[in-house]
Amino acid sequence: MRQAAKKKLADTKSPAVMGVLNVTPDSFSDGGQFLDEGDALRRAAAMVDAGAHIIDVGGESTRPGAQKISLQEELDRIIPVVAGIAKRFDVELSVDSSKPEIMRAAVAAGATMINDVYALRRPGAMQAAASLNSMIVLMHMQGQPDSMQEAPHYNTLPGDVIDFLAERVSACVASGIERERLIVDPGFGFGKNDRHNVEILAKLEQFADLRLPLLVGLSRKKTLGNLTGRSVQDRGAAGIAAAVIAVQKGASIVRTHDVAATIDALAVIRAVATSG
Ligand code: 7PM
Repeated sequence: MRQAAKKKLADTKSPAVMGVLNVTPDSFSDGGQFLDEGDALRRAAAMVDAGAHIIDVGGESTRPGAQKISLQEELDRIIPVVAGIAKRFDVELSVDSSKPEIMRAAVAAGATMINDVYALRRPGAMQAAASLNSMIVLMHMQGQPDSMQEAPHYNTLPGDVIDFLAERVSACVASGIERERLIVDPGFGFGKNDRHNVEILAKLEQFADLRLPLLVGLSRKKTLGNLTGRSVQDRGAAGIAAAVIAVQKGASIVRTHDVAATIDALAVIRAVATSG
């Protein structure tokens, strides 16, 4: 069944929606230690009902400004949720992590995709990914999460980002990872200011040069807030606009917090694309 889901995703002509499932401790229950697995599974169920093709489970260890958590804590947060979703739902399961131990445990628990914001540059990550039979998202990030927004700089956009991704693809292939397992992502907001993000979106069709599926994540990000003056929970419409532009320019996976609205937007795109 996992294999069938993977094939379906690879074969599908229309874009896939990846729903974001942040698995963080519930600060209301016991001061930030207790993780409500049932709540995470309910949020996963709602995204599956809304039509998500992929669920991206993350423990928030590599997010900018996020508190560093131990390997054991990240395992404790992520693995039960991955196992619970794999058992209950026929959905592609992604794990948002840069740590080899998490990648291995998540795939053993049913994850079919590794989403690594470091693009397998952390120690042991490349070897771990090579040894697993999962899809791999290679995302561009300039700098490190805690300082990447201080003074991002590019000579050419999106050329610098495309060159980085091409280098990571080559490194993966040299390590024995099949090209067919790779997905690329410009990494909106990761070492990029608003002007950088907008320029990358405007020229997104250039990523087709990489000849790999393209994933984009703009959902709720600060650039959308700065463009609209909206706070994080009110950026849904801006996120849909960005997702529609991205798909029209060739994106095949949209990572979003707003699964139902994104599914609706893609239905309109599909109708227009297949008309006449
Ligand atoms: C704070 C800042 C919290 C940024 C969360 C974030 C992406 C990702 C994230 C992306 C891929 C968010 C981000 N963004 N993985 N993980 N692509 N592949 O807004 O754009 O969810 S974390």
